[in-house]
Amino acid sequence: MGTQGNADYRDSGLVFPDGFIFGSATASYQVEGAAQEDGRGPSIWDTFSHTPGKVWNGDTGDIAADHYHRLDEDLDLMKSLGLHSYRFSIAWPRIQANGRGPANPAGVAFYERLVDGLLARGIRPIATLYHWDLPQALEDEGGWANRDTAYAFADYARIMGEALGDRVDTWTTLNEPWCSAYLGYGSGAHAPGRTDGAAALAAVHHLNLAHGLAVTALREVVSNDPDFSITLNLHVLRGEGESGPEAVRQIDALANRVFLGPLLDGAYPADVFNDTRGVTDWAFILPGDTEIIHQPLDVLGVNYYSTTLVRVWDGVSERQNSDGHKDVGGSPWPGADRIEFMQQPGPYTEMGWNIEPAGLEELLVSLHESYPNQPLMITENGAAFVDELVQGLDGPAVHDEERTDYLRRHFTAAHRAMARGVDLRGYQVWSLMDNFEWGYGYSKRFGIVHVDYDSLARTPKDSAKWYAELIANGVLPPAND
Ligand code: IFM
Repeated sequence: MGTQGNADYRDSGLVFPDGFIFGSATASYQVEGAAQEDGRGPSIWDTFSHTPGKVWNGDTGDIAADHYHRLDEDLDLMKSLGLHSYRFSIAWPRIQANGRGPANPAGVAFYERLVDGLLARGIRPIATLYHWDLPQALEDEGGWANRDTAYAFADYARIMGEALGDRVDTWTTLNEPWCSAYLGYGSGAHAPGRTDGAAALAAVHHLNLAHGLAVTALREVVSNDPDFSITLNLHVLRGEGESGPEAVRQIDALANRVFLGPLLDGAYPADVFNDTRGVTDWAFILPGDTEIIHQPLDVLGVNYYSTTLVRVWDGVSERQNSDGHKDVGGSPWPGADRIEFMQQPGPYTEMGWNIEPAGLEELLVSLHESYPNQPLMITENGAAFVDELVQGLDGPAVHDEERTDYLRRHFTAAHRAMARGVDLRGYQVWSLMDNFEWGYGYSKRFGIVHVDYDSLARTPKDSAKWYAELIANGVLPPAND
């Protein structure tokens, strides 16, 4: 595809438009801690992380970055970086300990304090209702494989809309339903750790349905004309060899179009039914469901980290399985047993994910081409690298050149996409601070702010300083090269 500027995406001096929303993101279970305080019930991630062998080193989110107790300090930190927005998620089990029933006032109060603290500092609240911490009680009734969970989610969305519907700028229903469904119910790498392809596909549909029901419920109760949104981790696919196009088609259906179709076109792609007919008959889609799911979106959230290379397995050579997700035995790809995920050329981040800023430009442009009237927001982009906290003359510091370079190259990609006509509203860097990286526990650091997990002290890394400069000037700064 044609691009202009440096081939390596290391541009500088690019000017972002006025109104472009520079922010940063976290998620409740990854940063809050306070797992048993103020009436919070257990989530599937509490159960999973406390199950031996599920998470690296036995790490849990019990304390995490202690954001719950350090809220004011963290709000001041956001202000000091000049963030325009903070994308956070609400822990459903803080609001409804068992996923049903009346709101827990202490849980609601925490998010009121968070939202009010953001507004007082001139920072837009971007609230995600679900970033994977399903109340365990709902999982005990079947979780996302159970249709009732979608209706419980809509009730919870209504509660939050009633509480914060005069103040939140953007409501995002779900973060990365691909992960909730396929890693949670297919591969078992994520909570609840199930390995059942049919349940994973049922979860896909019930998550889509939950989105539609929640947007409908929110619209009925909010009063400040917010944006409605969902965040997807769409896969940027490349095919290898002759079988590449067929492999891309299958994975595109399973990873991307199974969400984009009902959300934006009002229909599931027919090929996904055909490809997965050996797994499920999709009888869980009831008449009227796709109409419920198909809600106008003010902004589509896009999370991007790297690309995916696929081909159809020849059945002879050793099967490749480098899809970038923790391999725990089960498959996150129901019905796609013959697809191989190939190792890609580096460089790589500490997650082993290839660094490919062109993929972000490609993703944004292709979404724009398919949905020309759909505004987009990058709701996550960032990188894990090994960081070293050093003592400098001015105090502690982290010289994370690789992360700064990664961000610079991806902001370049975003800018190039905008120059090609993409309506990109903003960019939320993942993550504001180091946090619990799911199955990898605290072994991977994505933050632009370092967290010392003993003292819980925060130290802005060099990438945070670089980002603050970008935000202050609206111009992509050069890196130290
Ligand atoms: O940390 C996660 C986040 O919770 C969801 N998107 C990907 C990030 C990095 O793996």
